[in-house]
Amino acid sequence: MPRLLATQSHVVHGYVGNKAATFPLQCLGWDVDCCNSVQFSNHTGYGLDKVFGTITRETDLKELLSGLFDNFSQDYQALLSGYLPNKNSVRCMGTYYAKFKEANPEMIWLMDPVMGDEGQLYVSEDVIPEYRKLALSPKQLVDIITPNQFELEILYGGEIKTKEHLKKALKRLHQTIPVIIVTSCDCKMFDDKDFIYCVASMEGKTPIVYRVPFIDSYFTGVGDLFSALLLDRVYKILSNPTTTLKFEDQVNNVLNVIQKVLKITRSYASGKMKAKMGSALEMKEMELRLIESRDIYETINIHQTDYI
Ligand code: PXL
Repeated sequence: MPRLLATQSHVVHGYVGNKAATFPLQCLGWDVDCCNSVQFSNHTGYGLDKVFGTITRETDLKELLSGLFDNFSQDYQALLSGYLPNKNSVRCMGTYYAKFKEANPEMIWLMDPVMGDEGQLYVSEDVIPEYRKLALSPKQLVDIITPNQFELEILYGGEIKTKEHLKKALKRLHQTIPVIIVTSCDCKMFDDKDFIYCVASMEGKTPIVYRVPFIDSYFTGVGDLFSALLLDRVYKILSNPTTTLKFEDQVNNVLNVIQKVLKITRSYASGKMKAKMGSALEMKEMELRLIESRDIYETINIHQTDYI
């Protein structure tokens, strides 16, 4: 059974961060070890006055990660990192994950560089240089990265307004990272606002564009579910040189599973279909229905794809 170490949020109620990643990965046969970057009552979309709990202090995070490194440096096949609240936590995760990779270069690290969306940062600005250092490290630490367009612009250090800009940014990041999935690209670039555009790029291959039907509602934890499922699918390719699995199908498959989870989630929501951020009642209704989705984490279906 493959084993993975995941460092991201824990929420007591609901499904974001490690709570969104763990059960689907377990259903897919992973042994999941969770290191929690925060422990909150619920996600922040409920409204900041409705979030209780603590950020894991740097000394505590360091204690946990160094202890895990001492005891289990050869025991993980994969590393996952997601939401980390500040510069110190990003740096601490980065330091220990780099040590894990050095001790066992076969380990696959998926880094979701959670910083913000649509021009707005939702972590403190000082995390930016930390993520840039990890993403652009000449030691090639990260194997898979899952930025949205805004996060890609930050890592690349320039605006992305055209497909040409996008290709340049991908090329720059491929100098250090083999697999890049841009989870949502500006629809103006692809000319249709009824879809979300996801671009998947594997070093040395033509990037693939996926058109994913847009579901107009506010869900949280979708990115965390996406990175978990993607890590499982890409691990199956990268860890097996003789595999017949295709990268484009594996990403497609993950996008399909996510769509199904969102539809299942919405089918359980009573009342309003379109939840708004900051409304605790509506947020509660839209928590991902991960248990109800337990049978679909492995399904295969194909979205329309294109090349850029
Ligand atoms: O990636 C979603 C997420 C993770 N962690 C915390 C959050 C959210 C989304 O709101 O609040 C603490």
